[in-house]
Amino acid sequence: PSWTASFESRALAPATPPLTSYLLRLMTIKKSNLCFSADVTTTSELLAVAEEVGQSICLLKTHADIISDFGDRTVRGLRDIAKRKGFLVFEDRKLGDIGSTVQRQYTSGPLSIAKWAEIVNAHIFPGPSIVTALASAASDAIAVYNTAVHTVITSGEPSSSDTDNDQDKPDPNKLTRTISVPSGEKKASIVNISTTIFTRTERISPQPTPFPSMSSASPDPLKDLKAKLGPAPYLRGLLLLAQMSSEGNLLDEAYTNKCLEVARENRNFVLGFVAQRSLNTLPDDNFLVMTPGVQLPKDSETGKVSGDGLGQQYNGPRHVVGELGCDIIIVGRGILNAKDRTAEAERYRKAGWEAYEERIGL
Ligand code: 5BU
Repeated sequence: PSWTASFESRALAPATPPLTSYLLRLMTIKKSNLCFSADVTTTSELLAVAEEVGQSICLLKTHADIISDFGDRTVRGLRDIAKRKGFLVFEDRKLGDIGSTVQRQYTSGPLSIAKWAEIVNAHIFPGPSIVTALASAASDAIAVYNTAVHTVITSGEPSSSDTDNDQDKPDPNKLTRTISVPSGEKKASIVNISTTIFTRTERISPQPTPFPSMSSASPDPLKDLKAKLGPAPYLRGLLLLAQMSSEGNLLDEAYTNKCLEVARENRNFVLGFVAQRSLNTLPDDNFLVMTPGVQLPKDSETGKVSGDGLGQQYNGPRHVVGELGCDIIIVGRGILNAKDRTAEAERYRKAGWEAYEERIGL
C-alpha cells in the first residue's frame, strides 16, 4: 500500500505481518502515531513518565542501558503500565554485531531485551545475517512462551505450594498434547490459566513476559480500546536503522536502499525502519517508518526548533508525517522536559495525528 493509505487499511491488507497489523490497529483505535522516547536514567523515573504519557502513545521507546537500576522491577512495572494503558515497547538498542553475538545481546544478559520489548532495532552494516540471526532468536523466545503456556494447560490449575518448584519449568515432551482445543469454554479457561502461569513463570525463570493480555480483570482506563483490539499476540519484530537524524551521519542513499532490500527478504520479522521518510515503493511494501528528531515549537514561541547542540536535528510532525510519509513520530525531550508531560504528550499526539489525517485526505 502507498503511504496515503489509512493505517486501518494497511492493518487489514492480507500480507501484513501480525505485529504490524496489531500496532496499526492500536494506532487507529487510540488515534496515536506518537512514540515517546523515555530517555531517563532510573526505574522510578521511567515508570513515572510512562504513567504520565501512556494514554497518548502507541509505543514507548527505551534505552535500557542508561537505566542505572534496570532489572526485574523495571520490566514488571513497564509491562504492567503497557498492559493497562495499551502501548507496545521498543528498545532502541541499535544492535550491530555478528549474528551469534546479537542473539545473546537480544535474549540474555542483564537486559534480556526479547523478554520484555516487542520491538528492537539493528544496523545492517554487519551484513544481512544480523537479521536472520535475530529472527531465529525471536522465534525461539516465542516458542519458549508457548511451551510454558501449553505445559500449564496439560498440568491443570497451579497449586500455590509448587510455585517456585522446578517442575513449573516448561517440559518440551508435554508440548503438543492439548494445543488444539475446539470448545469455546475450554479456550476461555486457557486464557485464564496462561495469564496465571505467566505470573508464576516470571518469578522462577527468564521466560518472556506476555504481551499485554486483554483478559485482565483489573480496572482499566482504556477498556474500550482493549475490547476493540481483542487478544494481543505474543510477537517480536525488528526495525532496521535506514537513516539517522543526526548531522553528518554516514547512512547514505545506497545504504538506505540496502536496508530496504534486506527488509523485503525478511518481511515477517522486519516491521519497518527508523528513518526520516517513507521507504515504501513497491505495492507489497507495508513497512512502518518511525522517525526521531521531532519537536514542536513551545506554545509561546513561533520559531522553528533546530537542534540540541550535539548534532540532533529536529523537524515538525507535519513535515515528517505529512510531507515525507513517516508513520510514527518519536519524541523524547520535547515531552520529557515539559512541566506537564501528560498535556505535552497529548499536544504531540494531536499534532502527529492531524498530520496523518491530512496526509490520507481526511
Ligand atoms: P529527542 O530528545 O527527541 O531528541 O530524543 C530522540 C531519541 O531518538 C533518542 O533516544 C535518540 O537516541 C533516538 N534517535 C535519534 O534521535 N536519532 C536517530 O537517528 C535514531 C535514534 Br536511529
